[in-house]
Amino acid sequence: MTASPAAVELVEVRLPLVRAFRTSFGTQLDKEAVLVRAIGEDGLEGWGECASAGTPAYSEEWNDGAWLLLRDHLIPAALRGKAASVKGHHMARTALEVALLDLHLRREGVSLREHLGGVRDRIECGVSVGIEERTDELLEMVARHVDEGYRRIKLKIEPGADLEPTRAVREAFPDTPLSVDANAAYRPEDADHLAELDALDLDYLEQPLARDRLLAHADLQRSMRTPVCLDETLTSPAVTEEAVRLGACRVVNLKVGRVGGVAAARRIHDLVVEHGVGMWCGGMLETGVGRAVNVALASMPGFTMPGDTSPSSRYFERDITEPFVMDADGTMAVPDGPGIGVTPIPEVLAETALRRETVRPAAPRRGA
Ligand code: OSB
Ligand code: MG
Repeated sequence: MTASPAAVELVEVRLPLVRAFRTSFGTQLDKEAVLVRAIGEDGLEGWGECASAGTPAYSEEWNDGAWLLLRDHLIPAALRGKAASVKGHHMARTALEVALLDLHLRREGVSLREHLGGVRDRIECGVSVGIEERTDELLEMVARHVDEGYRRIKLKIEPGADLEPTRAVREAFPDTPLSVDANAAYRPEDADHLAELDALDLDYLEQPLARDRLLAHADLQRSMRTPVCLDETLTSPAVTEEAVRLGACRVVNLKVGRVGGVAAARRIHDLVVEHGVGMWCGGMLETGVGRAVNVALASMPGFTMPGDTSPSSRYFERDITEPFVMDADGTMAVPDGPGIGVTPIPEVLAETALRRETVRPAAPRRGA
């Protein structure tokens, strides 16, 4: 697709989150991200972001692991014009794939949205709200988000913090599109408890059970009216097709990093459309670099529901790129510049960087 880059730089950044983000798998105070900068012979650059966090709590990937895999395997292969033979590590692979794609598209003067066949120049924003200790504070936050114009509110839930807060939000906001995300915190035996959510008119219940429980999700879906949405489970086009055909989900959360890249995401998009299943674009609290990819993806026709594609201000005081801004109608513009359409601001990068390392082609061996 593209000539190999002259060098690739890794940059790890840390940005404080405007509010601690608690899920059933832990609490995040900062966003730490590994960014990949592909540098062309011509001086053009392409950027990608690894969706992993500092710890492997959401999936097996984490930033230190991604850094080593990129530095020692993925990037050296790319510098030789090859793809490394690597299993898994979808988020790390996506970061490099996107950086190379961004470089290529910038050379061609083509936006990622055009490349993907996006049909919208604005996308609908939802917001994912973390677990709060106090329901009155949760209600205050939701009220603020509804006022800001978000088209859908998603509440993080876990056993012990599920029916009561969700019911309170539904009672205070009877007409707001609402969903919940359990991040795999429940067991199949909790089916009767989860079915009580059916009274709350939710758009979906996201990832109630463990990642590898395809059949158990299908059983659960048959036992409740609320659509089940899968996130963690859907790591490839193949497993997505199996989940949809089994009835394990009626809604798909698509995250480009989780599925291993833009090419895999396109295949999933097409098969989800073919099966007539609802879909929205997930998020991993990305900086502007990763956000640009999500927003371009969400402009494709198969994204039928508002995603976890929130404006930069939902996460950061100052994003590393020009901020993504949401209008009062709850929509956000899709970048239309070449490639992903945004670039890190050098000063912000310098201030937020924890470490940087440039990988160059190995000197040819003597006699080679
Ligand atoms: O399950 O969707 C998730 C953030 C980190 C890890 C997993 C998830 C999330 C979110 C936040 O819900 C979505 C966002 O605003 O980026
Ligand atoms: Mg989720």
